[in-house]
Amino acid sequence: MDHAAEAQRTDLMTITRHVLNEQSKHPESRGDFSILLNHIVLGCKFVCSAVNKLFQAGLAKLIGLAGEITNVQGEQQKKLDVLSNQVFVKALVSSGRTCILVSEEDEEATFVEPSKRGRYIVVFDPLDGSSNIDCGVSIGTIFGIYVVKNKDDPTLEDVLQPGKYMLAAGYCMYGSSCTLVLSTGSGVNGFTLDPSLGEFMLTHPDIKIPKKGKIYSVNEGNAKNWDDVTSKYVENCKFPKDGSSPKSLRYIGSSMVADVHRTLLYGGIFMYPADKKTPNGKLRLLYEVFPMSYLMEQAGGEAFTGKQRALDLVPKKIHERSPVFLGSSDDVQEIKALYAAAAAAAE
Ligand code: AHM
Ligand code: MG
Repeated sequence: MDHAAEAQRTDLMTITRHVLNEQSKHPESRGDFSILLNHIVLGCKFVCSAVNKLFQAGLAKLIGLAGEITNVQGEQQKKLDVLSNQVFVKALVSSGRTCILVSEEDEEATFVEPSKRGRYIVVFDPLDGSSNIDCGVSIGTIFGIYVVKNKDDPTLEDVLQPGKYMLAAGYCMYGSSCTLVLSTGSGVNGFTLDPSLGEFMLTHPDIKIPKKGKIYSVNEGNAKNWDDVTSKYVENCKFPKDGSSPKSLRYIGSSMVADVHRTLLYGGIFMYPADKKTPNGKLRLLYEVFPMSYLMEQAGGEAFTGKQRALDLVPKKIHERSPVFLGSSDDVQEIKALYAAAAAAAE
């Protein structure tokens, strides 16, 4: 092993060190963000360990539905959703660095009591794709972070900000490995949990999404309800008119984290469009669409709603949904152009 490789192997770049290095570029930084992130990482480690126990020990059958509990969207929750949510809420509150929390699992936003209040707002989906637990498919946690305007008087308005004002966003994927992908506004980095050290190590520095990809990812079962533009775009993926090869279809489905992770690394497009049944699509703006769109843009990709840049949307409600097309810039540009042409033809 040469000196450079040896130096890299022994220079253990954990997520904590990485974030501290990044924060040290801001002289005004007081270490609050690093503390907050440590608490998010703790939540991710807990969920990872719980998910692994289920995956590995074949104990999934012991995780039945959580009695009468349904989440705010009226869907049945698995026990692990409830547990994960509780772990994240407690970790975030006890960090002393948060003032408002919005979780997919809680109908109302949580306002942290004044004695434990900090200046960060965290929006999160503690366990996205939990319907996949029983079959061992990768699932994940998604989060976004904003700063409150006035720590002494946090209001819901502070949460209803466009995604472009996020300070950081990320996801943690619980699969064959546990991978945390994070952006604090200057690129995207991926960290893999080393179970022997209990630390997330930098394994994917400065992730850039390919400019164009060979994969499209969508629930084609909804095709009969799509608008003409989505139908035309998917038709072009299968029967390209420019002589290029057709794209491959990959859709894990109820695990956005896994579909987005593959899109980020391999390129292509992931979409959850509006359709006649669900005019706003399915995915939640604050803690699904915004964080993933933020990561895509930070990695050199794009995210579009069918009408505008996803990160420009101003949420009106905390659990609002939005259609989204995100991924490689050339691929997103293609569907943007189709929407623009359809709008021009309709005038
Ligand atoms: P959930 O938040 O209820 O788990 O649902 C969100 C998931 C996303 O992870 C995924 O992209 C999408 O739902 C898949 O939906 P569908 O099953 O309609 O294709
Ligand atoms: Mg979800």
